Amino acid sequence: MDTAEIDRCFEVAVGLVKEAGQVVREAIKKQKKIEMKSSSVDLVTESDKAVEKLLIEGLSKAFPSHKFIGEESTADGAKCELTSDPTWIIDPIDGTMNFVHSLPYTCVSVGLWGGREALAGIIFNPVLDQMFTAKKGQGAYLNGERITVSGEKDLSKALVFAEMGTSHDPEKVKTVLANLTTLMPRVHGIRAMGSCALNMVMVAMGGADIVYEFGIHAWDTAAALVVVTEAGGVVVDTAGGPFDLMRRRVLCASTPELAKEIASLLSQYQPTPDGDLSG
Ligand code: LIP
Repeated sequence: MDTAEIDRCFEVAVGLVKEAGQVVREAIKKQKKIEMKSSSVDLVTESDKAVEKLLIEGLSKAFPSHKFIGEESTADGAKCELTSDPTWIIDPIDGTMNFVHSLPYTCVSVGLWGGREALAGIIFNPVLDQMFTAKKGQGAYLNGERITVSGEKDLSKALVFAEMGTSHDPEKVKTVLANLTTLMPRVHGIRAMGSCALNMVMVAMGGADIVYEFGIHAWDTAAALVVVTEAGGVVVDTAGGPFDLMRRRVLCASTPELAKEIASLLSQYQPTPDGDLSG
């Protein structure tokens, strides 16, 4: 896709994400209809489904040949397959557990990929009215103002966002707790806020220095990846190798030095991957 095409896609998507944000902003104040997915803490609400429908219908009307990977469509049996075709990767509500509890740390996340690389990302927290955007090669923005990572290199000064995730697999629980034990005495602070996409853009805006998580999905990272890298940050696999969108592991840091150090300290866990980077 050329720059003009990406720009047009971005403009259409921003308009739809704002509409989606209005749905979330209204719904977060109300009683939610909740269903369980992979576990009792992996949830979906009618708003997740409504927002995903709004985004996919709007984008497919504007771009009929484009493909989609959506969190809720995938849960309904759709394939999670990324080809080199233009593909929208959507998490209608990232931080569903927070949304269910009316905690305003939740967002709509829309990423545009093409040629198997991330081209644009939009992350919108409609409750706090924070829209993070980025297009490849054009910088990262929060509500239209340029953002950059903190540039922190010293682990002992780093604010780290970890997550518990939604799997209660004993090996996963053991790994999560082992990593907290390892990191607590070494870092400035540890937070677990409940939205991978928002955690990552916190690194992009300099509000956090490190994010790591095992068990996330492609839709949790697809948009935030562009925002972080355009803000000068690093996104790699939790063991320090190249990031793989389908591998369900992410380590994001304000500097390569921090990424390298954290990767060497983390106990590793490999969830079942989302799929292959095929096509
Ligand atoms: C959530 C992630 C969060 C993670 C949860 C869940 P959802 O996404 O963003 O970081 O810890 O396991 O995957 O389900 O709210 O879109």
